[in-house]
Order: sequence, then structure tokens, then C-alpha cells
Amino acid sequence: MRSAAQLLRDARRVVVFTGAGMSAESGIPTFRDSLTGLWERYNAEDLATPEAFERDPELVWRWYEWRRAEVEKARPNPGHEAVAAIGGVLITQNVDDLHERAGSKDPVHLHGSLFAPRCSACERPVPVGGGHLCGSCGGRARPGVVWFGEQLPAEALEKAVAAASDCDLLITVGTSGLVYPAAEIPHLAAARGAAVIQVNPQPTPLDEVAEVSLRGPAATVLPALLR
Ligand code: BJW
Ligand code: ZN
Repeated sequence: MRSAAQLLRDARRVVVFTGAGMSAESGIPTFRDSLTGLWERYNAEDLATPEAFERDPELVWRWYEWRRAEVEKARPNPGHEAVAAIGGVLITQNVDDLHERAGSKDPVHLHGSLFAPRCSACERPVPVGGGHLCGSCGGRARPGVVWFGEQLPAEALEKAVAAASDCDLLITVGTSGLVYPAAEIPHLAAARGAAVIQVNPQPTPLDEVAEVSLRGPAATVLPALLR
């Protein structure tokens, strides 16, 4: 912990890279734990793919509307607040808005957002919770997230790559490091000579690039880093 705090104090350009574990202590289940309760009988591939949406758009919409409602009921945790205090560039894989609500400015959302549905035909934004047809062309509205097999938003990916290439410290928080290309971001920073600090209660493939791995929950470990 002491060497991590020192790395943070010495860093001039910091990137924070977050995943679902960041919001776990706000009561939002991680991606790999999200298929419990009502959704127990489904796999991620039944819900988070373009094929699933083709097959059963109503089912996929129900899942996303349920998750949006859960996020609306949740509040940012002290980990989100610490990330806002650290500043620098924030790259998140999360589709919730808890970083924004904790005061982080312009997080880069690599996997989209629960709050930005768009038309699957003309790509125009459609209002959140405003029904499932596009007001402009009558096409089917879709959740504004990145499903398996889809490309990440180019502008977000470019910003993330640029920031990771040009930082001296990257702090990765609450991600399993399994989903690509997002998982390349910490590897890229390390390859360019940045120090990598990992915050995760469990080991992950990112242990390999992390100079320091802090094995604990984000809402405890991140505020302690700033103390
Ligand atoms: C805590 C904690 C606490 C718990 N504090 N920590 C084989 C090899 C390589 C790649 C592929 C492959 N086969 C297929 C692919 C590609 C695929 C991929 O990577 N698959 C892997 C699973 C193998 N990738 C894609 O398809 C991507 N697109 C693509 O490759 O396009 C190519 C293309 C090119 C040209 C034309 C067209 C296409 C797109 C990936 C999109 C991912 N989308 C999702 C869903 C978003 C919408 C939604 O939420 O419904 O994004 S998947 C899901 O995973 C979500 C997450 O953002 C993402 C990452 O998950 P994350 O955040 O790491 O969460 P978890 O749950 O995995 O882990 C939580 C962690 O928190 C754990 O480690 C816990 O220990 C920890 N934790 N409590 C701190 N309190
Ligand atoms: Zn449209």
C-alpha cells in the first residue's frame, strides 16, 4: 500500500481504468455475477450479443431496462469518489453512470452506456425509457452498449489508447481483464513504461503487468491510497 501511494504521489499523468468490480459495493452485480436472481437461467451470450437481440429484442430490452432501474436506485461508493479525487483520465468499461455521479469529468465509456439507447437502423439517439421504436425512422431502438462481436466506439477507443500510451501510472480497478480489446489498455500502458497498480480482491491475468496488486475491495482500497 505504501509503495502504491508513493507511485500515485510521484505520477504526473495518471490513467484510471475501471471494470464492474468498481460498482459492486454500490450493489450493482459484476458482469459475471449479473445473471442471478430473475436472470439465472440465461447466459451472457443469450443477452449481450447482436444475435440475442435479433432473436428476442423484448427479452434483451427487459434485461437492460431492469439493469438501468437498478443503477438508478444505486449510489456511487467511496471508491468512485476516490477515483474522482485522483483525476487524470478515466477509462471505464462500465455502462452505469456512477463515475459521473461521483464527479468524474468525461469518463471514456469503452462499452457504451445504459443511458444512451440509439436506433439500430439510423443510429440516431432515442430517448431513455421512451419506447422501443425510433421517432425519426421507425426503426428498432437498441441499448447503447457494445455487445460481444461488435466494434468499440472508435473515438472512445482512440482516446483510451492515447491516454494509456502517454501516462506514467495506470490504476486498474475491478476488472477481470478477460474481455478484449479493453483488456489491452493496461498492457499497453505497461509496455510504454508506465507503472500499473491493480485493485482487485481476486487474482487476474493483469497480475502479470501490475507492479503492485492490492487485493481488496475498491471502496476500501482506493480511499486508503489517497490517505
Ligand atoms: C472487485 C470487487 C470489488 C469484484 N472491488 N474489484 C478470444 C480471444 C480474444 C478475444 C476474443 C475471443 N473470442 C471472442 C473475442 C472477442 C470478445 C472477447 O474479448 N471475448 C472474451 C470473453 C474472450 N470481444 C469482443 O467481442 C469485443 N469486440 C470485438 O472484439 O470486436 C472485433 C470486431 C472487429 C471488427 C468488426 C467487428 C468486430 C467487444 C466486447 C464488448 C464487451 N461487452 C460487455 C457487455 C457490455 C454491455 C452490458 O453490460 O451488458 O462489457 S461484456 C462485459 O465484460 C461488459 C464488461 O464491460 C466487460 C468486462 O467485464 P469486467 O468489467 O472486467 O467485469 P467482470 O465481471 O468480468 O469482472 C469483475 C471483476 O471485479 C472481477 O475480477 C472481480 O474479482 C472484481 N471485483 N468485487 C474491486 N468490491
Ligand atoms: Zn432511426
